[in-house]
Amino acid sequence: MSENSNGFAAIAQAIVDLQPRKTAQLVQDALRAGRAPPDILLQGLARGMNRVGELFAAKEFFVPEVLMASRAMDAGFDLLRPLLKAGDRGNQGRVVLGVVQGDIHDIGKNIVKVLLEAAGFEVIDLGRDVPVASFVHSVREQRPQVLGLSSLMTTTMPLMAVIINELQKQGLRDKVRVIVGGAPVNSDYARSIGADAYAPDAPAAVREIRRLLEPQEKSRDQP
Ligand code: B1M
Repeated sequence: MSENSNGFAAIAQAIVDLQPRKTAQLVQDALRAGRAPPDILLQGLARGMNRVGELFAAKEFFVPEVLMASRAMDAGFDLLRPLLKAGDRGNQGRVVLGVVQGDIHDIGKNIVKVLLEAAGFEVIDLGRDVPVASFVHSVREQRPQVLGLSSLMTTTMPLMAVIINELQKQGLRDKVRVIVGGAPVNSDYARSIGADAYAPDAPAAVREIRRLLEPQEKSRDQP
């Protein structure tokens, strides 16, 4: 399969062309051609959505087009999800994941979720537009090793700091490692709000979460 005919570029273009059926067909073709599901997701589907973001910023696309593009993304994503489930690597740890309150952008969070699951993590997905109290409740009740917060808007980003402060107030901050991500977030911001890690994309989120858990595993083994 050539990159320019039926490959990742064509999948990305089908999203930009707002074509759910064509996107799904091209994802099927890529799977039949032996492409790896994570590559199809990141180099095809996610790349298409990133291009849609650029067109939206340039005012060439508006909300209806972006919604249609999201549907095309989902049509392809639905085919990959079952193939990205965890193998027999066992449970690598528990992660509670969600998009902060006021923010309904969940495409990126969903990609982070499936890659974490594919890497053998148990993910408790709180969804999008999640109230501060729900994150805190979930940390208390589900006892995850990691809490993952996603935000796509400068207006909702401050909620990440509110959640971390609330964990602190309720005596839960030292019970969980916090990783933040999403387009407007960066490592300086993550540091400034007291998060333990930041990841610019989904593969980096998996790497960072593995890194966050390493010292804990070691310290647990120590007498
Ligand atoms: Co809206 N939107 N949107 N939108 N939208 C943005 C975010 C915006 C930047 C567009 C722009 O103006 N240029 C802008 C925010 C501006 C700001 O910061 N204040 C914006 C706006 C303003 C809005 C509305 C207010 C528009 C309106 O109604 N007038 C509205 C807000 C609704 C709300 O949330 N309350 C709105 C609505 C929507 C849609 C519903 C149409 C749709 C969302 C559909 C959905 O998610 N189910 C949508 C979309 C799709 C976008 C853009 C175009 C694309 C986002 C996306 O899916 N990217 C976006 C523009 C942009 O980001 N450039 C935009 C592709 C995705 C694969 O990447 O989400 O970045 P991303 O995720 C990456 C990384 O960020 C990272 O890994 C992911 C995968 O590699 N990552 C993490 C994400 N979370 C992570 C967590 C981690 C680690 C890494 O650890 C826990």
